[in-house]
Amino acid sequence: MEKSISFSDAIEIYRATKERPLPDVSYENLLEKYHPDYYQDSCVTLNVGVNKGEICHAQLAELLQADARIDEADLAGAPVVDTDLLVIGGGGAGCAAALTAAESGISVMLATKLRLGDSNTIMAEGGIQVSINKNDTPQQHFEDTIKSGHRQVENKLVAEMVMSAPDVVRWLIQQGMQFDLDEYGDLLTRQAGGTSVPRVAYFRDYTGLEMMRVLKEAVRSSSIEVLDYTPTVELLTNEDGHCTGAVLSSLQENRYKLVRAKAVVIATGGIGRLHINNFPTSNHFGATGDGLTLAYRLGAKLRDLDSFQYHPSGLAYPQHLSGSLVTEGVRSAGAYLLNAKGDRFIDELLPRDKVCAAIMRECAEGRGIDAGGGSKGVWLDTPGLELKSPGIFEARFPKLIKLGHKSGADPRKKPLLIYPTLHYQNGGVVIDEHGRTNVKGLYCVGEVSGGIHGRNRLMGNSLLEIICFGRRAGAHIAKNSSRISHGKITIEHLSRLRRELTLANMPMDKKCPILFPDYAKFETDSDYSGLHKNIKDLS
Ligand code: MEZ
Repeated sequence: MEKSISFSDAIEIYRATKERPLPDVSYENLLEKYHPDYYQDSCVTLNVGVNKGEICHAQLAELLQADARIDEADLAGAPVVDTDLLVIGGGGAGCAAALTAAESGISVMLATKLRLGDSNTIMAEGGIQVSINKNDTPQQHFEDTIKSGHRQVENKLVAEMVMSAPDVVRWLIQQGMQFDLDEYGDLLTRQAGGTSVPRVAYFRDYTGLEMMRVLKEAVRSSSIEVLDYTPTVELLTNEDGHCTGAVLSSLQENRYKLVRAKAVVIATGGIGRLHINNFPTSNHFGATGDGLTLAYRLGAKLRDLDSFQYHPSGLAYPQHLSGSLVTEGVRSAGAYLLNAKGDRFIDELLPRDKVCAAIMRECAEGRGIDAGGGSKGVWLDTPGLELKSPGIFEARFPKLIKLGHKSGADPRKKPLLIYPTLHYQNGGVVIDEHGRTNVKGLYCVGEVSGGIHGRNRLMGNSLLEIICFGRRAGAHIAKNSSRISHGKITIEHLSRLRRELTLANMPMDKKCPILFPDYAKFETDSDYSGLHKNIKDLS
């Protein structure tokens, strides 16, 4: 195995050029040999729960098969409040569900671990898929999605998503969201890797942030009661195992609060902060897979627990910014990927899993660039793109220029060293077209759910999916709310969990949901018993 080429030697070899042909490249066993989903020994078989006997990434299995953070004694004296709908998670999916339900007149409470809007929604830069161009159809959008997902998708969900896209974008515009437009006022689109036509509508490289801006404003000016800094530590059930609410932990009041609800929507997002397979991540600080653990304990079926998306262009240098996202929009605009020898090695607009595997192959076979401190990568030829399309960074990628400032280099003048970053959880909780799980009263929407993207997601389908299914869940709950009464609230499911863990000889030392990454530091640890309990157990 060759060693990598040093950063200084590689930058000597690098030349920005407008056009560079793609040499013949081999795709044989590319995924099987290099994609992290295929790493030997990274998965285990689950020993407890409804997915018992199925494979799961070992780091996720540790969460799903962990003990709960609380027991009956913790809840003594905790206040109980009632609402029609409790939404857990303050990103795009949670806000869309909450807004739609509240507009129909039911009472809605939204609890979020950090602040409203702290989510992976704001991390999605490149845009939202919507088939509006003349050369495009929802059918083509459907085909692209299932092909990219290796056909391991739930067709009905994908059909629902692609058909809803124009309406989703219209709704977002009505909320005040801005998009980049052409001279006739039509939405501009860029092409996602793995798709047949340009279909991704965008607002510069701030699309998710802009989406979240308007959703936050809408939520704050609605009747929705928002509880910031209030992670959910457990769900509540009645005697039939239906979900009837949740146990919230107020970080500001240092106490538990029980919420009795007719329906609960989990919209807690992804799992990047677990750093699956030791990868850096593009995810926000709270992406610790809480929703998966909570839903699984109640008996919700999960799927594709061994499949994750590694976004090809995470920043690899400087080290303190490692994993930060450089939007796929840059490759879509024509930027090449170059190895240390200055050669292209893959069609930059193939699906993400293939591009990621190709980058890892360059690095494994000695054509990567060594940035020191154990990090390697390949060039994203941003100066070449600026040469081809002068002014494009200022007009389309202002966030990237900012990231360049933080990293001490202007991307218009110096290529960026990039390497795959853990970006998305492909699988999740099995849902139907209303976001319902197999547990009565429990809905899941957004990244926590599975089946829409199969084993590989397309750029822009996430921002679409969160609004599509968030709204569908909110509408379904509102429609049925008057027929449902508040149920008994218990944590009896935890006795079943503990019995199962004991019978399966599983360790009981880890407490989940973990809520924060294990490197999180809190000045108020000693004041906050729920969190303190977990940190003590980890040390
Ligand atoms: O959907 C995404 O993951 C997205 C928009 C990311 C990006 O590269 O910008």
